[in-house]
Amino acid sequence: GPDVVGVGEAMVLLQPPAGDDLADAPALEAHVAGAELNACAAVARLGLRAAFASRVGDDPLGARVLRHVGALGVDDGLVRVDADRPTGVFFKDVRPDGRRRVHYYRRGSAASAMDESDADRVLAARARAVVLSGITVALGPGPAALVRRLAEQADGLVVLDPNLRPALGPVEPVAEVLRSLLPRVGLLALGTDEADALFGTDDPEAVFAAAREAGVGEVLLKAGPDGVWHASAEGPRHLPSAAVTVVDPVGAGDAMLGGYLAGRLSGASPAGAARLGTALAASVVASPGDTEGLPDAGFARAMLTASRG
Ligand code: KDG
Repeated sequence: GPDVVGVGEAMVLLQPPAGDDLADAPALEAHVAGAELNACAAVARLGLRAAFASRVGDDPLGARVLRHVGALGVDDGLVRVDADRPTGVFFKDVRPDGRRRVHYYRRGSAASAMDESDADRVLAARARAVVLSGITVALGPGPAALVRRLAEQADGLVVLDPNLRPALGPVEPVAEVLRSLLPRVGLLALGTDEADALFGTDDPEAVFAAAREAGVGEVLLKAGPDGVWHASAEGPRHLPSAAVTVVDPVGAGDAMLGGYLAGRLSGASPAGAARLGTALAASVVASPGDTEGLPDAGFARAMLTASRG
């Protein structure tokens, strides 16, 4: 079986070239994006076996997603094609102040019709780790039930990234579901804003203590440009960001998670795995798109070896 299975929705992303406005750009660039797929892409680039589980529509955009999954070196054998529903799409707009806004066209999409039954083929794959996220919980009751079943029944490491997305609706109900899953979570990778929503604090000591009390095995606390906190014998330890150029910060957290997870599955310590995640995140933010900046396979594998040293 694969080392890692990521479960979630991947969509076609359309965005204007840098400097153009979504309201009047004459042409849009097409990418494929999805948080859980991005994490799988990082894992695969590091030389581990990753598979993506989802649903797409029986349409050209679904074909585009499937091709992209394959091109990332991620196994698409757990993606089901739904003849009745379309592939989700979203648009990204860069505002004049540099802030990014997403506009989702994913309601009623093939992936948002996932349900508990999708867990069968994921569980049968017997991966060493399954990557789940709050985005899937926010897609609706069916996807939320899928996440719950996988968290409860997966044999391997349960990895959870809350990925709270206000554009998908109120975050508190999603946070409540995620809190109820924490006793089953072996690795919780969360942003400081998400720590606030889940635990009411973003202080690293307090976050690590609250997560441990809730039954979480291991925590990775992502602070964006302020780096990351990982576990050590003396408590949470900080590692600064390695980003030099920031072209597009989206995807950094997913690369961080993918790198950290691949490191841990390959025998790296939390510190070594966090160094690997930090390096991948820095390369992803230097390019547009969510995964275009990942280092090539040879370099990535050398980074993985170094993370164990
Ligand atoms: O982490 C990046 C993702 O947020 C982006 O690729 C889109 O998965 C996505 C989502 O649902 O927002």
